[in-house]
Amino acid sequence: MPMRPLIPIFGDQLTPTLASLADCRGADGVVLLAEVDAEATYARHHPQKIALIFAAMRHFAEELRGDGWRVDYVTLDDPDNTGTLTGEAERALARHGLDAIHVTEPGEWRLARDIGGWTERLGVAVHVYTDRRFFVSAGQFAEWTRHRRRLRMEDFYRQLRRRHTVLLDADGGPAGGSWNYDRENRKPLPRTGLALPPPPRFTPDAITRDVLALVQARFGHHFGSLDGFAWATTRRAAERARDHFFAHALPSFGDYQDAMRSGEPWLFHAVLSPYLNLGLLEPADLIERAEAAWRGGAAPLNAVEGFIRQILGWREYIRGVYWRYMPEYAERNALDHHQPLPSLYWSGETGMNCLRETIIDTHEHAWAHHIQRLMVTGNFALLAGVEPAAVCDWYLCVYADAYEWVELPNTLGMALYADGGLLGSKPYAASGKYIHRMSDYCKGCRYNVQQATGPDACPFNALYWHFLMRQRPRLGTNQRLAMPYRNLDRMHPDRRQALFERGEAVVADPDAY
Ligand code: FAD
Ligand code: DLZ
Ligand code: SF4
Repeated sequence: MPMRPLIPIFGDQLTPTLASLADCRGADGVVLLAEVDAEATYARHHPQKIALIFAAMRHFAEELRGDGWRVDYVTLDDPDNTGTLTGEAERALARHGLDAIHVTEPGEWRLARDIGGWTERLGVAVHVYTDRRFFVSAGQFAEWTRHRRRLRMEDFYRQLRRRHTVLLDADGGPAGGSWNYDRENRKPLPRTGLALPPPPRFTPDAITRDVLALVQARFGHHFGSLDGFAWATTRRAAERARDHFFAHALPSFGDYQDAMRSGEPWLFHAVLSPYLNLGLLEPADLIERAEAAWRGGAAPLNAVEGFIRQILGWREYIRGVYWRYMPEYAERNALDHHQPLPSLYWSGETGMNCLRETIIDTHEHAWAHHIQRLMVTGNFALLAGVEPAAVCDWYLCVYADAYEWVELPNTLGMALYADGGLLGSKPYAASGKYIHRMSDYCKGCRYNVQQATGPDACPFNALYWHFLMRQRPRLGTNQRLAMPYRNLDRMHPDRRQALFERGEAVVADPDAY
C-alpha cells in the first residue's frame, strides 16, 4: 500500500511551491493548517500579527482547495482543538487514517525540536524537507562559516550575487562597477518638496473580518491596536503591495532608507517583510523584478542594489546565523546587561519623542521601519543596558514580520551586540546627534538634543558616553571605536563625571524620562 501523507503547513509556510507540497503532489494526502493557542501565545504577539497570520492561513487554505488539494483546516475556536501543532498533527493522522508526515522545516528552532520528536510520539515516518524558498540552506551556511574568523555579510552577499547572477555586468563584475552603493543611501528627507507615496492599505474581506473578531475577543488584551488593520491577507493582494512599491517607492528607496519622520512610518520602505516571511511573496521574484526595474530604467542602481542586498544578503545571512548558532545564540549576553525592559516600551509614555513616535507606530501598525528598530528602540535598549532576552521578547511580540529566525539575530546581534561582535564589527550605539540628523523627532521633543547634561538634556547623549565608559574593558580595544574613545579621553574629567552621573540616573530609571 502506498503511503498516505499528512502535510502540515505552518502559519509562515503559505507558499504553493513549498517543498512538501510540491513533492506530495499526486499523493493521496491531506494538508493540515491549524490555528493553535500555543503558537498564538508563546509570545504575546501584537493582535495585528496574529490576525494577519490567521487570515492569510484561511485564505491560503481556500487557494489550495481551489488548486485541488484536500485541506483540513482547524480553527482556534474548534472545541476539539488541542492547542498545539503536535496535538493537531496527531488528531489529523487519526481522523484521516494517514500513515506518514511530510513537512517542510519550520522557521523556529523550538518547533524544529518538537518535530524531531514526532516519529516517536506519533508513530509514523516523518520526512522533513529543506525550505527551498531560501537561497542558502542551513547546511550550506554552516559550511560557509567553517574556517572563517569573521562572518562578513558583504562577503556572503557578493558570493550569492555571483552564484545567482544577480546585478552583474557582462564580464561578471558588479553592475555599475561597485558591489555596494550604501554611501549614496544615507540622506535625511528634505524638509519640503518631497511627496511621499501613499501606503498600500487593504480593506478586510469577510474572511479577514471573522478573524479580526476572533482575535479581538481572544487576544485584544495584548499590546497593540487592531483598529487600523489594513494588511494584505491574500497572495494577490500581497502582489498588489509589491507592485505598489515598485511603482511608487523603489526609485527613492535607497536615498531615504535611513531617514525617519514623525507620523510617517512607511516613507519609501517596501513594507513587504510580513508577506515575504509568511510566504505570500517569494524572495527570488522580488529580486528579479528589482533588477528588471533597473535594467528597464525605472529605478536607479543605488536603490535597486540596496533593496536586493536586504533580501539576498541580509535576510539569508541572518537566517544562516540563526540556524548555525541556535540554541546557544539566544542565551548570549556579551555585554553583561541585566536591566529590565522599561515600561515605556509597552506604554509609549515617555518624554523622549523619538521613542514615543516609534512605539506609537508600533502599537498602531505592528510596524516600524529598520532605522526606528535599530537606532531608536534598539539603540536605547543597548545604551540603557537592558537584558537582551527581554528586548528580544519585545521585538518578537510587536512586529507583524517577527519570527524568531529573523528577529533574534537582528535584535540580539545587530541592535544589542550581545553576540560579542559575530554580526557587527561594533555596536550600533549612537547619541541623539544621529537621531537629530536623520529625523525631525527632536523638534517635537521636550529634551534638547544639543545638551548632554542638565535636566533638559537629551538622555541619549549622556547615555552614549556612559555606555562607552562602562563598557571600556570590553570595547576599549575595538579599532572602530578608537575615535569616540579618543574624544572621551580628551574631555575634562569634570565633564566625564557629569556625563557618567546623568547616564547612571537614566539607566537607573528610564521611565522617569
Ligand atoms: P526593506 O528595507 O525594503 O528590505 C527588503 C526586504 O529585505 C525586507 O522586506 C526584509 O524581508 C529583508 N530585510 C531587510 N533588512 C533585513 C534584515 N536586517 N534582516 C533580515 N531581513 C531583512 N525583519 C523581519 O523580517 N522580521 C523581524 O522580526 C525583524 N526584526 C528586527 C529587529 C531589529 C532590532 C532590527 C534592527 C531589524 C529587524 N528586522 C526584522 C529587519 C528589518 O528591520 C525589516 O526586515 C525591515 O524593516 C522590513 O521592512 P521592509 O520590508 O520595508 O524592508
Ligand atoms: C506566529 C504564529 C501564530 C501566531 N499562530 C500560528 C498558528 O496558529 N498556527 C501555525 O501553524 N502557525 C502559527 N504561527 C506561525 C508559527 O509560530 C511559525 O510557523 C513557527 O514559529 C515557525 O516559524
Ligand atoms: Fe530623541 Fe533626544 Fe531627539 Fe528627544 S532630543 S527626540 S530624546 S534624540
